[in-house]
Amino acid sequence: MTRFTLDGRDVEAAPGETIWTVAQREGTDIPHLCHLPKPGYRPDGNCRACLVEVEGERTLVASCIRAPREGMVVRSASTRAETARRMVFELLLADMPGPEGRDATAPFARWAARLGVTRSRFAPDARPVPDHSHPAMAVALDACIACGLCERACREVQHNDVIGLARRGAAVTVAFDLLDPMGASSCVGCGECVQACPTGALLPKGVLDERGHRAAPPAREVASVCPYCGVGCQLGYRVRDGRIEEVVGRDGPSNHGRLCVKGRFGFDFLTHPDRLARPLIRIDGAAKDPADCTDPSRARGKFREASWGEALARAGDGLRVIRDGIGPQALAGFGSAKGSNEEAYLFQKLVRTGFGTNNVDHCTRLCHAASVTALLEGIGSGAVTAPFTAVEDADLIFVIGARPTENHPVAATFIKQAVARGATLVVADPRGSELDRIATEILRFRPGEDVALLNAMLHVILSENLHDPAFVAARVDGLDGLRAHVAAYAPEAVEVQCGVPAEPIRRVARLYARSPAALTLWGMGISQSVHGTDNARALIALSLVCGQVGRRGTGLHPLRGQNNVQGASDAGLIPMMLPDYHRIDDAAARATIEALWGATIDPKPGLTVVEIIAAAGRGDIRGMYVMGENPAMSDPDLAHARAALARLDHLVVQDLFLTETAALADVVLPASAWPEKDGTVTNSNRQVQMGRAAVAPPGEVRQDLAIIVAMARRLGLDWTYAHPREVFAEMAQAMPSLANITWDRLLRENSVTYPCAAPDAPGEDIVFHDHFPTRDGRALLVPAGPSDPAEMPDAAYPFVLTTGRELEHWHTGTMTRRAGVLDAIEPSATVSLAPGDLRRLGILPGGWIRVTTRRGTVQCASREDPGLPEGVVFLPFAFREAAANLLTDPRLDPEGRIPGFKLCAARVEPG
Ligand SMILES: Nc1nc2c(c(=O)[nH]1)N[C@H]1C(S)=C(S)[C@@H](COP(=O)(O)OP(=O)(O)OC[C@H]3O[C@@H](n4cnc5c(=O)[nH]c(N)nc54)[C@H](O)[C@@H]3O)O[C@H]1N2
Ligand SMILES: Nc1nc2c(c(=O)[nH]1)N[C@H]1C(S)=C(S)[C@@H](COP(=O)(O)OP(=O)(O)OC[C@H]3O[C@@H](n4cnc5c(=O)[nH]c(N)nc54)[C@H](O)[C@@H]3O)O[C@H]1N2
Ligand SMILES: [Mo]
Repeated sequence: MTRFTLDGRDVEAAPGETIWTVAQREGTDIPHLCHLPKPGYRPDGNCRACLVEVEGERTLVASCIRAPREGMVVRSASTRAETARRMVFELLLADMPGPEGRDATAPFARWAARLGVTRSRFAPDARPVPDHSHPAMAVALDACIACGLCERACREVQHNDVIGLARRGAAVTVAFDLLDPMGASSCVGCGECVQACPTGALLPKGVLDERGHRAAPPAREVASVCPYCGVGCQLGYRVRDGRIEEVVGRDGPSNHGRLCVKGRFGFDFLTHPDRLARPLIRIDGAAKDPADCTDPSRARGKFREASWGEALARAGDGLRVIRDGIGPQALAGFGSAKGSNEEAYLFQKLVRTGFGTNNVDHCTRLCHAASVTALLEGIGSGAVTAPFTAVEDADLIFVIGARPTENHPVAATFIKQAVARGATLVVADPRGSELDRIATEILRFRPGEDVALLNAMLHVILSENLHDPAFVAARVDGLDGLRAHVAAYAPEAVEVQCGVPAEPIRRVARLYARSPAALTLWGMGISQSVHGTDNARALIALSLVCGQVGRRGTGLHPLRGQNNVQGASDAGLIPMMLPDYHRIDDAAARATIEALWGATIDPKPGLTVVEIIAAAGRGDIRGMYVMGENPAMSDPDLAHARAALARLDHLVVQDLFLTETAALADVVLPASAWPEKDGTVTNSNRQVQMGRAAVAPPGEVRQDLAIIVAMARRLGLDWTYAHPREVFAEMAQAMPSLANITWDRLLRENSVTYPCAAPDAPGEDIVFHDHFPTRDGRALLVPAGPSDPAEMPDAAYPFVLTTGRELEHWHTGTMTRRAGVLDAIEPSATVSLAPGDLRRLGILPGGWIRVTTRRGTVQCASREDPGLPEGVVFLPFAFREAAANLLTDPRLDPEGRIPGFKLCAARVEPG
């Protein structure tokens, strides 16, 4: 501790604290512009707004960067300091637009007013022209004071490296890339700069009035969580007149105030004219035509609006008739990973006790099902062993089959910061990505060859004795079997198969094994494969043999996809598992839940997503309830999936829009979106977080929770849940994982990690320090592969088609294609090809391409992607006009029951 005097008082500074921080803590406000006291922002001391006087020093000092010395005497409010600060503001004000055009809400204006600086005696410089080229943000550099905060926001916080300060001296200016208009630059639209700008030179367009001025921010800011991905960024909705006007990042454990383009600018889908406002019932005799899925608005005329009473009666009774007439196994439900934990819990309870079947699943099946299968088998738990923020403590970060800069952009900022700090980054992926720029090692291997690659790494580690024998002896079984299995996988033996030479495989294996702390992050490239479980097994084995789990900076982290896929899975939205992953065929576990529910549960595991669709196609499943999923876009082999959905006797869809799935429904129930409801969600880091309603749903839209309860009552259950907190309380009884986490605690703290040892203890970030949650506490190494390969290219279909996502769009596009900014950035489908392939096809980027597989054909514009290897084409699955899943192969991984979305054989032609 350093003792010094501040304005006549004795104060103490902890190591690392500056004069400014201590003053702030002591309740003394010192003006600041270029300094943003938020995580990730380094003080820079360039704007001079925070000058203070230090006894014995000739010049005033910038308090935001000056560390106090023992015995120092600081005066923050001396006449000299205050005069100097006023002069700083007056000089800066000279170049600003008049009060008319200034952002009166920005820190600059607020400080200037407090200091009484309203006019400047200095002459202004030339006025830069405003730049409105970006769909989401307005740049008015006349208000810029060149404080550099936006540059630090872009380069040091989000690590996007777009903004710089160009030119020198008085001419210094903020530049996007090489002085490009913001909209033409490589800006990814995260809005961090806008959030940081202290003057209003950078503003979200959404807050500007017709004259381009910003009104005073709305008084109401509602603290909640982002509805998009599993990162679970905490955010604040600023609400005016019942509308979300602006979204700001809040300091949550997984985002530290950061957001991405979707979380900041992707909310106007809530008020899009397509939003369903009243229940719809299919008009008698109006045929269900799978062709309606190509443009659901065509199906609108086949529905009539109905009252809630009629719609619920129709929806519930249709299911009841099937249950009572044909039997419970003819029914199935798809719950949602986009809703709350409470909704997911009630949904599975409804299917299990109201329908009487375990045919309940959700998008986790298309997502990390293979990872979870392998994790449960290997270490007894399907959740992450460490949060992705643990990359801060890692020496080596291994990212395989994931594209975090696009799909988990805020998690990516932590990776990028860790690399800037000195961590080694290894990226293994068939397709190049943004992260490659900062990677130490890149293994760009052939699609589908994960098992060969990872087994080769295991081969190197075990044959060179680089594993951690003490860890294995104490905590892991199966080493001998694994050693024997990988003996055949010398890198030299599989290098052709992998498409990566032996040497880098050996190098990466050694790096990983020798690293004092290595953390593995993986995504869909591992799991969405017909041998996804084997892929994950090999990855888990790698971590276990090297002891890279259970310690600081180590761990296994499958990056979870949907905002609540972790929570929905925990809550039991899985056909073979009850809440907390108790197997449905475990009689004791079933008895516990049966006692809690006062109901009996079918002991037979239910069917999974793709199996349910297949059963519907055969006529074995006759009725379905689909809430917050869009299988008519997200399932593989859509021609079959859509035909199967159309064949159902009764389909109830509960969604925000008339989706491709809803186009085949008998009853469509209009539901609340995330910013319209209260509820909890669980992110990739096992953080249970509180979501709060910010706006009212439109029209007659009802809360999802209330709709599920009403459906349950139509099916004969006497449910009375009136508020999510009642559901949470019951859930906590069914789920020991929620011990010490209560609704009230979440209201207070916003986020609590499970497992959590006491009502006042923080949860455990890193788990399995000394044992795994298996029967004997030991982990199991399971040898992987060789398994049946996916549909590989051949003479007729010589390309590999891989599918996935883009930064701006969410899955099947229902929300993001109706969000103005996101739609403006990525308005239409494109298929990406390697430059060489485009050339060979004789097509310029943008030219039309036809992609055909054994399932179907789509056509769309082409895009050049130098990151793609030749022979591989990439199609996102967000666009109905070129629906990727018309092409994909429905074959499943035998254990995870997940389809191989990442790989099938395709023909690619100009078209
Ligand atoms: N912008 C945006 N973000 C999202 C989503 C979204 O729709 N849009 N969806 C969310 C959801 S639910 C999920 S699950 C996550 C998914 O996030 P990611 O896991 O990052 O998903 P993908 O981009 O589908 O695929 C990941 C990577 O797998 C690679 N890959 C392809 N084939 C193979 C292979 O054979 N082996 C290996 N190892 N890699 C391969 C691809 O090149 C790609 O880089 O994103 C979440 N975040
Ligand atoms: N080809 C290909 N296919 C894939 C993948 C791939 O990589 N390639 N990835 C797979 C993966 S990982 C996933 S997770 C799935 C995702 O598949 P889906 O879950 O089917 O996709 P979404 O578009 O997220 O569908 C969510 C639906 O919920 C609605 N919705 C949103 N919020 C709410 C709410 O609060 N209440 C209600 N009632 N409805 C709401 C939306 O409008 C939308 O219709 O797709 C899978 N399909
Ligand atoms: Mo997912």
